[in-house]
Amino acid sequence: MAAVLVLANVCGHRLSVATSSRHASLCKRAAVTATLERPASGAVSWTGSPDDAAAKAAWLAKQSLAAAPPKLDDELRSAVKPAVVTGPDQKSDEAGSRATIEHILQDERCNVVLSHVNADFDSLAGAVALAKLWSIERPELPTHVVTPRGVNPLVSRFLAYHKHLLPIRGFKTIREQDVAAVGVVDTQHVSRLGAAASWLKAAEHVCVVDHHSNAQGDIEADELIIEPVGSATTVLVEKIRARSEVVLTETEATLFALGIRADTGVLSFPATTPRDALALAWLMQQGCSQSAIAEFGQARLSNQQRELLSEAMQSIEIVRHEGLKLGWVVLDTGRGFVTGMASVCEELLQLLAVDVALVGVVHCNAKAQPFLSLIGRASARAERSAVDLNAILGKWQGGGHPAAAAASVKLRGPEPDPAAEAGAQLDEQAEADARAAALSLGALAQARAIAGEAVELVVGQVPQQARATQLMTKTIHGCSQNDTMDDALELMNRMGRRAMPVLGDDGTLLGFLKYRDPIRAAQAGKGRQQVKAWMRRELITIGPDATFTEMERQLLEGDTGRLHVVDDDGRLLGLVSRTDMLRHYQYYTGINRRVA
Ligand SMILES: [Mn+2]
Repeated sequence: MAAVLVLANVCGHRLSVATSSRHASLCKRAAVTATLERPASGAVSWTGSPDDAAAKAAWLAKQSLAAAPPKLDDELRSAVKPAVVTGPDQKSDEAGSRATIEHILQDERCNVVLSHVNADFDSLAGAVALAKLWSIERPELPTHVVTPRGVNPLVSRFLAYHKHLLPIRGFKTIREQDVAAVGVVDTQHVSRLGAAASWLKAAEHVCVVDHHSNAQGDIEADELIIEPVGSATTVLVEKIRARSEVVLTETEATLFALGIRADTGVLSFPATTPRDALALAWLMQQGCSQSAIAEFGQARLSNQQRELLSEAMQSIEIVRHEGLKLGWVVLDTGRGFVTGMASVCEELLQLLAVDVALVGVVHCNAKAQPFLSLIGRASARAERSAVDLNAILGKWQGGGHPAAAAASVKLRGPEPDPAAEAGAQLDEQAEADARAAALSLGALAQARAIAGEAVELVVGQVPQQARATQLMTKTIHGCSQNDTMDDALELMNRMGRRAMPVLGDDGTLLGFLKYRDPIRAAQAGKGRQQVKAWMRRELITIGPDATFTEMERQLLEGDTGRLHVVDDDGRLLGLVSRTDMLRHYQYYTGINRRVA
């Protein structure tokens, strides 16, 4: 017999109504609490037909919502929504209730998959994907997804609409002793799991899935899956794809697509692999919603973020070093933790066209303890120039990727307040005072010093940029100004050159010819004329020590594909061509070798 247990417990301003199997264990706990500890606390235990149950659940929910204060725990709030229930078989007699309680206690055991703190789309999508896999591989126990210490604003917005469609549970709804297996996605560091880190020790099995292949993690895992791909979600989507029995919901396919897109910059970041693109294409075939992706995948700055961005734009300091432009700024939010500062940092990188943006944000917790959030973003160019923000912010126990990393640093705080130490929340005025005291004690200066140190470390990572002598082609085929244009054409054809320098007897650069010049001369019947009558004298020359940045500027602004490298006496030392510049960037394997 399918029976339904409906419970409402409004004591202590908490509400729960057992309505679906997803929330069954939550409600079971409420049942145990109500029955064992407070038998007459307003808990209603009742069995009936599913239809009656639905009606009663709706009624109870409505009554309790009206009675309960507006601030409901998210988990409990979502527990109210579904109306129809199929609960486990239960009997309403005394023996039955006892059996139910036993069953409930045993049934609390579960597997948990964790995202990292302040979860991004990749971490959440990967966690949901691993939970999906475990629902097949480990069907004995339910697998819940937990996002310790919150999610980023983009993910938060997505969850506001989709939380009920995903197996997400609040951290506090799971007891440590109930955790059987723990999955960790998108990090290998204990410090990135917040309070959920303690579950690792309690668990019988720990599985880590990550894509940061050079990370040195400290999570002790029985199963470590690390693949050098652009997103953690890719690794898990491949595993799901290999299991033909798995059918993705539209929400799952959409979330997974958002995960891959987020970490690969929509397949544009240097670390993106064909596997990421194939996984994304497969998710599109599985019916991910492109319109939902358009809606939820795009960062939108909040008013607060925009304010801080404009403040950052005004007070940012620019450091130039070896062709790279670094911008850094320390902001005082004047309030608590501001989420989404990473988006502000990314905007700065784009808007100011800097290669590295370092944003420090000073904020205080409820006990007026000041913290510095240090967020770094680097351009692809900076990453190629050996800038590794992951390594730099590791100095402050932070991390991430070479081009995107963050750290949180505890600053010198106010004198410990006994009330705050005892866990009491300071009132608004006391908090403001303590905060002001902390900042006057130099927390802000300390924050600036730390950010400045990070800038120095970035500067230290950037190697001296290439000089003209390192890049130039030294094998020069030139012609004399006394040669005929026909001779010059013959030489250019033989050497396969589209341009040719004109040299004096001592190697002095006098001018150059483009291929079209001897062609025109021949067409005009003037092939016997001397080169000196035709050669171009507007030369673009650089010294042997010209920096890569300078050469790039000439290439971009000078409307020329070749730079003549000359010594102080005007003698030609070599040529830097477009190919030499491209080779330096190492974009293409095909032009790695020099072709003399
Ligand atoms: Mn990731």
